[in-house]
Amino acid sequence: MSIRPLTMSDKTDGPGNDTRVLTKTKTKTQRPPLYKVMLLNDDYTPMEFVVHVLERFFGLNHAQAFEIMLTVHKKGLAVVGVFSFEVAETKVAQVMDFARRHQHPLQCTMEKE
Ligand code: TYC
Repeated sequence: MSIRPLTMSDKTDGPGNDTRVLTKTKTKTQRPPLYKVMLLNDDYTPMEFVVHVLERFFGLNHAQAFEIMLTVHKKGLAVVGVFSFEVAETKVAQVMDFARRHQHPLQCTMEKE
């Protein structure tokens, strides 16, 4: 909180005559946008392959990976993590490349949160 310094034109003689204005500066902290990374279901990618992808690229343990894989299988897609743009882009590229190299049609996409 700050107050403009007293100047010649301010009337401050007598009590209650200080007309200076108090100003409060709100500093808004900027957060970087976040991106959801999602896996999409398909009929051909083996379940074990998807579990492996989730463990390898998203640092999930086996139980967490299996649960998310099942969610994708049943619901069609699931968010597997939320990251900065650069990290999300890298994860999507890694998963798509790994799936392609193993000739599975697994799809991974990102979307602004
Ligand atoms: N639906 C696949 C199957 O029955 C399994 C699967 C799960 C595929 C998740 C993709 O992102 C996926 N083999």
